Amino acid sequence: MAKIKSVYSREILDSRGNPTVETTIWTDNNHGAVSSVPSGASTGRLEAMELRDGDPQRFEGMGVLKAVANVNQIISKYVIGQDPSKQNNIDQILLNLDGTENKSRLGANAILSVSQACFELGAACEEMPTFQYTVEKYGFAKPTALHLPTPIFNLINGGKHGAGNLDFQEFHVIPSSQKKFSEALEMGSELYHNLKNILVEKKAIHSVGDEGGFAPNLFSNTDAIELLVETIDSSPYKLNKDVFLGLDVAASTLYKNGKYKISDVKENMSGEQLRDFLIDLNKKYSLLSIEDPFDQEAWKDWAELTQNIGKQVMIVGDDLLVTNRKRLEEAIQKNACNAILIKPNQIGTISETASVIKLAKKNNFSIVVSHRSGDTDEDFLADFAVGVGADFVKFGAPGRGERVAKYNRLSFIQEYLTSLNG
Ligand code: 2PG
Ligand code: MG
Repeated sequence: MAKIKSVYSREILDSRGNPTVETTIWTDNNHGAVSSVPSGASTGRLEAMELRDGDPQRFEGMGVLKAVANVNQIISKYVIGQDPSKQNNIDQILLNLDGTENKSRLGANAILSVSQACFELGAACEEMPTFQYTVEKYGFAKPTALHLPTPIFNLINGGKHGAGNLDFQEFHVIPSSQKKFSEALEMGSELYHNLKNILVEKKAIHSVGDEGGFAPNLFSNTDAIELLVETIDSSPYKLNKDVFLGLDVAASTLYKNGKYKISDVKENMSGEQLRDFLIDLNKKYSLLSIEDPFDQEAWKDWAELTQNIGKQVMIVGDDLLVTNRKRLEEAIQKNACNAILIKPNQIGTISETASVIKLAKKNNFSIVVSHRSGDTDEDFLADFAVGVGADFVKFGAPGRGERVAKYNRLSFIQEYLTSLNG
């Protein structure tokens, strides 16, 4: 049995240039793993807490030296000597040490960096790719090269991620799940470039947003959807056959004093009005998925939309569910949505994340494993998504290092599985 010999954490920068935590762990038989954690901009109210220093003299208060010290001075003492393959034990040690509901004592960034590095170390000790280790560990179905998660490409960035004036946070193109991953990736890249050409032609600004999608100035969210339709029409692919459209409304960020404000509609909208607006959008474009259509506490609106269009459309809970078992249980009981976004850093340990996925699968929820808008070149999530048999992955645009690190790892896994199975 291998034992953890050393744990070392440090402050690195994420894709937005903000500090984040990276942890390296070694065993006594010289296996090592390095893992870093991402950070969101449109965070759910009930997410586990990311510990920031708040020292205005460093990184405008965004430093993570406290979280790093919590790993190096507190967590390491309890984790050294543990067997890295005992993930539940390690995560339980982390939970006990923290002792709070939202991981605010040690910080979810500190905790996840250790939990994730241990998980990768467990795989390294077994000399297995992490995706295969995930299957062995949690008993999810074995992946095949033909059934990898379908990528959701975020081609237009608005809301808190954009530099333009769009209210909705993300405008997605989603290749058909019938396509092999390599074909899907090629489609994503070609559409990304087509869209750029169209934006240049229209003289719309084409700076990119936090997730690598374009961040144009347009009149309305519907205009952004129309641009994606035009992009697909000018490609060899057929809309709603080869490729579909999706949205992350991130509606909690649009919600003020009980109303939603979006540029498509003059007056501020109630939940019912936004619901009707989304139902109409869906009639027109046959969306494949709508994420966070309403505020994170508007359970009734969620349930009504799901009842209305949930048979055809994935209604994805992100800020609503925050990868949290209790929130998922509530959503199941209220029939609030039919798909869950999985972000390990919303909850803070790998064991808790896996248990949320199991419950979601048991209740026939679609599983979407997701990056964060501030991310690193970490590719762990690609393996994890394959290992848990996720239906989709949302890793941003097919551009920028921290996004393509994950897509490229999926390509590798596809090739690896193909070479095993012929
Ligand atoms: C989202 C995410 C990732 P953030 O809302 O789905 O795309 O954004 O990481 O800012 O919460
Ligand atoms: Mg979201």
